[in-house]
This record gives sequence, structure tokens and C-alpha cells, in this order.
Amino acid sequence: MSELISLTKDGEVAVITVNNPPVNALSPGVPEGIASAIEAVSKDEDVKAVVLIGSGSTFIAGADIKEFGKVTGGEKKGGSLLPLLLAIEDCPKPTIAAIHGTAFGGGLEVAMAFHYRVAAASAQVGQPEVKLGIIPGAAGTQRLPRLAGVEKAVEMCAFGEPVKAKAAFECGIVDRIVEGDLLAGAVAFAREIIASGVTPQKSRERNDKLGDEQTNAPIFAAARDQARKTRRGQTAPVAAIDAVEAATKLSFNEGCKRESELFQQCLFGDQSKALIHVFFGEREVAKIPDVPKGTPTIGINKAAVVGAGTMGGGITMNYANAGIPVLLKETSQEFLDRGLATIRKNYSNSVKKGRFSQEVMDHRMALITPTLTYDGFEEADIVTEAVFEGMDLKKQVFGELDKVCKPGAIIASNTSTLNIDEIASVTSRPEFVIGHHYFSPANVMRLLEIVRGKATSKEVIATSMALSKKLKKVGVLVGNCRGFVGNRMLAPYGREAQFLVEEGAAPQDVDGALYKFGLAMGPIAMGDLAGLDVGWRIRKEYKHLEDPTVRHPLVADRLCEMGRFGQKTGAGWYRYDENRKPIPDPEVDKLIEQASAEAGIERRQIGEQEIVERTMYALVNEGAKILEEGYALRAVDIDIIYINGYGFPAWRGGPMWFADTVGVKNVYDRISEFHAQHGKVWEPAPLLKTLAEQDRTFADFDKGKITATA
Ligand code: T1G
Repeated sequence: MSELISLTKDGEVAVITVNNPPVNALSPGVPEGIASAIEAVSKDEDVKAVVLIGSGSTFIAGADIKEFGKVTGGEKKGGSLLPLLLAIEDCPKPTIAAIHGTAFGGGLEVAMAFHYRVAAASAQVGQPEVKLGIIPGAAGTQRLPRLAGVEKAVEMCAFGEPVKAKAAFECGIVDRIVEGDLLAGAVAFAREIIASGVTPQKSRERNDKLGDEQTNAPIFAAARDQARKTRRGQTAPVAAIDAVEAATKLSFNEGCKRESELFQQCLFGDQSKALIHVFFGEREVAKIPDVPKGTPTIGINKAAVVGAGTMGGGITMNYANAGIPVLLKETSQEFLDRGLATIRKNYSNSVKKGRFSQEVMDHRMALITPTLTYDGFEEADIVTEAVFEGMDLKKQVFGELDKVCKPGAIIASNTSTLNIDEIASVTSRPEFVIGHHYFSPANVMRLLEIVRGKATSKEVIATSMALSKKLKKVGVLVGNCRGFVGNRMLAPYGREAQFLVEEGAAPQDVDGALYKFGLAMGPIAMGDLAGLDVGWRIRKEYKHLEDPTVRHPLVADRLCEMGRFGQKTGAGWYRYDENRKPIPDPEVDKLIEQASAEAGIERRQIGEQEIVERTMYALVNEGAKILEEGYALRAVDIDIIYINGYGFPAWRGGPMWFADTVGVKNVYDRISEFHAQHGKVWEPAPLLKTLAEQDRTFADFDKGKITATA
């Protein structure tokens, strides 16, 4: 056999092992190797049964995603796994797939072609293809309903969530859970099958679970409704539902043909390219050129958080969720009690929703130690400061922490915009100071902006990247400019949204256009959610830095002067009912018209296209400046930040990927028009000009394919 596939024997049981680290993907050579092994054992009279198992940490985790780009780019023709799966299923000897780790995508499809499946209790199975903008392409939508029933199959194929081994056993995907050594358990299972003399049934011939039109119609209708609500704008989930529905209406072969048509449609669509870009991007961001893999890291066994407000409480939960004991300090019992109560309420809500048990909640609460003093901080490996967003207070806290924390402890600030170097300057350990900028709600949003100070050591950066994975966050290293990356780009984005309102669009027009574009929430409503007073305070703090020669939005300050801070005061740009539903407010419309008149602006009709271009290209232009100034390592880092921190639709790949799909030159030309119309705030970024002139993309920039920028 090849080095990818090995074939051994345990008595009369043949064992095929896949050796394609790190995830035993079905890369070129792996399907071929399995096919050869199946052919060999079919002819070997001494072999009475066959087991397939993965080496290393997992069973086959799917097709090799790296290969898709070659297929859609025309570099190679896509191969089908279907013949291999039929060969496995038609093997004259009982075949058993032994699953550990994750049998995902093509991995599960291969396993379902085996006559039986046994799994380790910790294993998971799934068809996560929709998360890549595609659908199962190797009869997964046809075999899964035959093994697990239609409802389970639709849920797994349309929404892509993994299923644990126990649940997979209960619904019929797995035939046995193996305790102890998986291979030994699988071989023993094979010997039972041999001894039973039973002729194995082929999954493709099992039609008893396919239900009928009457039972299936409501299942598909409910799935389509859920996809509309929870996967808004995405094409793959609907295609997956159509493919599973075909399994209930067509023969197996016809169903496979229908699945293949739908798979090809998705694979060659823009959404799949964007989602595959995001898949690899979420892993790329962990790669830091001057902090190589293997950089020593600091063990994080004890943590502490200063500040039990919304952010501090959420950060504390992240550590407790990861099983790390964490101190939570406040300045008064009242604030401490309030913070703990919020944490307890959040956990209770999760228990009520069945996300985890009361026992898990109790364990997590037990890991949190509230305190009014710094007692115990000397044992913490990392302390995260999450106090009020003011430089003086942060400096005071960092000065105190520098005294109480042990040598070598990391001190991180959750600041969202303030200068990390200035904060570090009040400590004796600037190399251990770093920004850990979480996004609210900190226990939910996956993004963690890791802000590198001038003195921050490589070990502290490497530790922060490893810690973000342990906290189930996506850690992205950013530079220490004002607003870092995400919030720095949010400024021109929010500015344009407000300018559009002052020029003629209603707030709900701007939000509506961007919601339709795919954003979770429009910029005007997002301002009300975050609190208009936050930006108001920052504008007042930095008033002296504002450029007097450019126009600034007027309405948000007026709303704040009226005490309309947004949801927290029941009214901001919108009024809010008891369910926090935004309601356009005629009083605000009047205020907007007054502001337009004051700014000498003649209001006009503004279409959705301009709303999307003015706001999205504001993001892109600022992102290009950030890249050329070196505050983000790659364009994909900016994409991952916006998808995981700001609700940018992953199926559009992120703002920089979106610019590539529009065409960088088209974006540049449009920005040049805005520059002519609206003045210097729209000065095109030099990198954007360079890319446009060289007919390059931001993806090319990431690959180092452009010559130096201006
Ligand atoms: N193909 C290629 N590379 C892959 C890969 C895959 N399927 N899965 C992971 N990698 C790389 C990844 O980029 C990283 O590389 C390294 O492996 C470790 O990954 C026919 C068409 C399995 C749960 O969607 O969910 O089958 O950064 O950091 O945290 O119908 O990887 O080290 O260079 O994520 O332990 C369906 C995707 C494909 C599974 C392991 N399968 N992978 O998580 O490691 S489509 C998937 C995962 C398909 C069929 C269709 C996770 C994991 P590098 P990692 P991990």
C-alpha cells in the first residue's frame, strides 16, 4: 500500500489504516489507496471482515478543502468519491468503520458506505459542508436519511452541527460505542459479525427510514423556515434540504445525481469561495511571521479579572468556561454582587436552554472567586483589566497590578481604543503588557483582538494566541493604533452611515440596506445598542485632535445632548418598545432635517447601492491604510476580525474579500468619485491605488504578490 494507506491483518480481520496527518483528509491518493485495499481484501480468502481506522487524532475529517480551489479555478477536474463508496458497500465481506475524533463530511460519507460503524465515546460525526458554502457531495444526503431518518439527516446536512457518538448511536448512524481501545473493539465487533454469519445490509438499500410525503413535508417546511431565519442569505443550507428531500422522492442513484447537481452549483458559487477563505483564514491568523510555531509560552493555570462590569463579567466567564480558576475583583460589594448576579443569570439561561447541565454551571461558578482586594493576585498567571475606558484609571490599575502580580505574570488590558504602550509605561514589565480586546458580549463573541505593544514579548504574544484557542476565541494580532483594527475601521463606516442620514436616507433605510447585504445589524441600530454616549465621550475627549477642515456628523451629538443614548435610555436614533424593537421616531426625523439644513445639505433620495458602497468602501479604504501602515498582518486578518467581531456575513468573506469580489479597481474608481464629491475623508488609500493599477487583489497582497506600495 502507499504511505497514506496501510493494510495489515489481525487474524482473519483485515485492518486498513489511513495515515494522512493532521486530519486524515481525503487528499489525492487516500481514496485511491482505500479502493486498492478494499479490492485486495475482497480477493483474499483468508480475510473474513475489514476494519477501516484513522491514525493519529481522528478518523477521516473530510475531503481535502485545499483541493476545491484547484477545481473551481480550473486547475484540476474534481473527482467523485461515489465509485469508491459503492466498491466499499459492495465488498463481499463485512466492512466496519472505526471512528474516533471527527468523521466529518466525506469522512462520514465514507463511513456510511461501510456496512457497520463503531465509535469511541468521544467521537463526533457530522456533515459540516454547509459551513463551507457547499453540501455533502458523496451521497451523504442520500445515505444519512437511510441510517438516521429524514429529520436528523436534514438537521445535520442543512445546519452542519456535529453529533456526538452517543446521539449518533441513538439515531442509527453508529452501531456500537466502543469503550477502551477502539481498534481492538472494532476487530472484536468484526469477529461477532463473522460468527453471526449475517449478510450485511447496504446503507443505500435501506429505505425503511425514508418516511413518506405526509410525514416528510412538515420536516422540510420547518427546515426551510429555520434556514431562512438562521442562515439568512446563504444558498447551501437550502440546497442541502433539497438534496435530502430528493432522497425521499427518487431512487438512490437518481438522488445521488440530484445531490451532485446541487453540490456543483454550490461549489462554483461565490459563497463557497468566501467561506473556504474564512475557514483557512481563521487558522492563518494564528500564524505570526516573527513569532514562530514553537515559541515558548507561559502556562495559564490561574487568572484574575479587574472590573465586574459587562465586559469583566464576560471575560471571567471565558476563563471559567475553559476550566481556569479566576479571581474577579471589584471596588465595592454592590458592584461585585451585581457582576456575579449577571454571570449567574447568563449561566442559568444556558442551563434553561439545555446548553449544559446545572452541574456544569455549578462547577463553573465554583471556579470564580469574587474579591474586593488583590489577595491571591500574586498567584495569577494572567490578569485582565476591564475597568472604565479612561486612561487615568487604567494607568492607576496597571500601577497597582504591577506591584501585586508575580514576576512573569501577564497583565492584559481590555481597552477598546486606548494606547497600550502608554498603559504599559506605568509598569516595570512592559514586555508582559498586552491588549486583550474582547467584544461584547465577551462570553459570546468569538473575536479577541490581541494588541501588540512596542515592548510586548514574543512569549506573551504566543501565549495570548494559544490562550485564545483555549478560551474558544479567534485571536487576531493587531497593532497599537487608535481603535486598533476593528474600531478604527468602524469610525469611517459609522461616519458614512450618519452622513447618508444627513444627506437624505432615513436611519431605517441605512440599516435596512445593510441588513439586506447580510450584516447582523445596521450601523445606526448598532450605535443605539452600544450606547451613543460611548462615542460621544470619546469625541469629547479627542475633540482637540479633530480636523476642523472636514465635516463631522451632527445628529448623534444632538441625540446625546437630549439624553437619548440608545437602547439603554429607551431612545436614541430610534424609540424602543419593551422588547427593544427599534421604532422610527418623527422627533428624530425633524432633528435630522434641522441638521441637514444647518450643514447646508439639500436632502435627496439615496438608493441601497450607494448606502452599501459608501459604508462598505469606507471599511475597505481604512482597511487598506491599516495594512500599509502595518497594523494588521494580512487582509484576511481584517476579514476574520469583521466576521467574528462585527457581524459581517461570513458568506461574503469579510470586507477585504468583498472588495476583491467587486474588483479592486471598481472599488478604487468609486472611492475616487466619493473623494471628488465628499472631500479628503475619501482620499483613496495608496495601497488601494497600487492594487488597482497592478490589477491585483487583497488576496494577492497577502501572498506578497504586489510590488511595493507608494
Ligand atoms: N482539508 C484540508 N485541510 C484541513 C481540513 C480539510 N478537510 N481540515 C483541517 N485541515 C487543516 C487545517 O487547515 C489546519 O491546517 C490543520 O488541518 C488542523 O486543523 C466530499 C466535499 C477536523 C475538527 O469541513 O472542522 O468533505 O493551519 O486547526 O482544531 O461531501 O479541522 O495546520 O496548516 O482545525 O483539531 C468537510 C474541517 C470537508 C472539516 C480538527 N470537512 N475541519 O480541528 O485542527 S468538505 C470539514 C475541521 C467534504 C464531502 C465534502 C477541523 C477539525 P494548518 P485545525 P482542530
